Amino acid sequence: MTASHFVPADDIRLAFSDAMSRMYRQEVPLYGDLLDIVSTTNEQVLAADPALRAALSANGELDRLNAERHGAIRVGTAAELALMRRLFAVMGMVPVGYYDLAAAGLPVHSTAFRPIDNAALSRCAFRIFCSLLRIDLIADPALRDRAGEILARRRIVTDGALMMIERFEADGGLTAEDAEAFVLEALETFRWHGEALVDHATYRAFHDTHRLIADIVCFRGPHINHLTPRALDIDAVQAEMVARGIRAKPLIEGPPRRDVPILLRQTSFQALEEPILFREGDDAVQGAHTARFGEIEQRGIALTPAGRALYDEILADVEAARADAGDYQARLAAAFARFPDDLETIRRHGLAYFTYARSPALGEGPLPAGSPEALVEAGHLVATPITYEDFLPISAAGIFRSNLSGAAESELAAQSSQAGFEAALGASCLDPFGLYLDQEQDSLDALEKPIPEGAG
Ligand code: OOG
Ligand code: NI
Repeated sequence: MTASHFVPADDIRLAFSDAMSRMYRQEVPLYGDLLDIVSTTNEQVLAADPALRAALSANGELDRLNAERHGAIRVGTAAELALMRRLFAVMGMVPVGYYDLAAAGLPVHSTAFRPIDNAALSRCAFRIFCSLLRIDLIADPALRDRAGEILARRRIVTDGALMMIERFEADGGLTAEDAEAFVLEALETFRWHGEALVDHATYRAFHDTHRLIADIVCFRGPHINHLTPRALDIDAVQAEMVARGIRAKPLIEGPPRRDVPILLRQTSFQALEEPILFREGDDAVQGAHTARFGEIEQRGIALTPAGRALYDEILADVEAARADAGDYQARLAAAFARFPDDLETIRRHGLAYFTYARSPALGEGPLPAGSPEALVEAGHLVATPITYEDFLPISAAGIFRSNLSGAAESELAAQSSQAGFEAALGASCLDPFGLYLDQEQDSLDALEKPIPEGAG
């Protein structure tokens, strides 16, 4: 078997994300409504902004504009997490970033499985935010043991999916037929099950400890809990959700609306209460569980550690204002006045990542010597902002929390444990800052090379 027989990982990811989208729209019809709002709003934004349309078109981004950018799952054990790493590797998705959510009172820590190179991201940017239960944070020893037993018994991937993962690992790729089988089988892991693994009393016990624990432990597998399309104007989508009577999260997570969008803004509609059958011996009783929602995201420029430190500092200043959603957006906007809002200042202060290319004005001529900054100022280089492709722990905690309505917000005094997470994962999480820096550096390195003949 030669590599040319194999389907590119990007194509498998594309097929999988489309299949996941179809499944989720069927399972959660309100999510279909959200997609409609997003595509209508995106059309309006593009109609009003021909330059944006041209830019997206030039990047090949118009075709999949309304396609999902991410989804999220929660797994229960180290073995499950490692299995997810192997499953997502088939689709060219690797773990990037470590997010400690215990600090926000959530008994999980997380990574994002995502493609890392630009070509792959523009072909299909789909990624999965994946959280692992920190079983050690279940304080009651009996309940902790019970969780361990339940989780040890379940199998979250089908035999067919496992076979395809093993084939991929052995051969280095999947044929078209195998890739198709893989997508169908992999989808099963993320399907909703209206029947719990446990009786109602057990569910209640986990639920009363933390809703998130009940969601992770009591079901057959890590059902997809939301999908997230890309909104070109998140404020407009939020307003439209409210206008249609959809229970939108009261505030948009992340930075405020700005001329130069930074990092990531996110909002969601709140999770729905859904009927569940609980086993009681030979009988079943009807109950309910709240888990699944819809989210939207709008992405901006990736910040350097210095930019991120400033962002975190400003966010911490307004943290106390969060309780009042009405006031919060105004306070947030005021606080962010400290963060420069034009690309040039942001670049000069080293707050964000850029790629650099020769200015068309240079023609075929050699690139004069000088720092990238000096060359941009002299008009010899053009700087293009790099988009942030990762997540934000405080925002993620806000998204989690709004979908665990009623959950007590007690602090969890747990050590951040990236090493423990990585041991469970069986791999290390790539450093997002390193990826952006590499991208910036690669663009600079490419400038040094002689221009190939006939190019330009
Ligand atoms: C994950 C919540 C975090 C995001 O976009 O930040 C998240 C979850 O609810 O499982 O998806
Ligand atoms: Ni999300």
